[in-house]
Amino acid sequence: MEQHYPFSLPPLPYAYDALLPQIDEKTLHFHHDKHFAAYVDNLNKLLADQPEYQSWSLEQLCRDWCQLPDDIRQSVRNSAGGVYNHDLYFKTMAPAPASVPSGDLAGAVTRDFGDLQALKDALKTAALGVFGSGWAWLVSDREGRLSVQKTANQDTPLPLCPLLTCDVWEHAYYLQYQNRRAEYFENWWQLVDWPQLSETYRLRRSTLPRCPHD
Ligand code: MN3
Repeated sequence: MEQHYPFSLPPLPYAYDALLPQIDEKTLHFHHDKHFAAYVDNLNKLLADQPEYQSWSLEQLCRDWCQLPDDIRQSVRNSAGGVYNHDLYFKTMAPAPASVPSGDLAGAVTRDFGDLQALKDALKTAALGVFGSGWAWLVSDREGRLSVQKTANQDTPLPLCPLLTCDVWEHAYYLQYQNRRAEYFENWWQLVDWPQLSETYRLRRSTLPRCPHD
């Protein structure tokens, strides 16, 4: 994804039938090609006549939306968040078989949650606890400590570093699972691309400035 305006829709990183049976083709088609695409289009429209914000990165738009002018602040917050969140959501799934964290991330999961099952339980509680539309997250702080967060609407957990997110807007699962959000979560969990997340976590740790107490 480009770093700033104009943003474009990243292609789905796998075939539309690659996540079967956990997520079906129809859901992926509507979710990626319609919902995600609409957030990209709306964000570009909002910034089209705002040259002073066209150099802002997607992360900056999501993190510093409160600095934007009144007339576009909330719309940019929603649209930029929609782009950021969906980009991470689609990028961090991979066709089953299920994988597990490795390296530094495996150690951090053990340190901060006890084990992977405890992380899953915390994330599931967050996903089921989102009232209305929103997201459940696994995030890292600057020191690499992991936590689970939830956000409403298209808000992001930035400036915390998002590693993984589960979209619990109904459009993410309703076509296939109807109202069964818990069943959707269990199936989504099988698709988490832990090898990729482990590498993301390792790289981020190695590029962050060291803290005095490290
Ligand atoms: Mn969605």
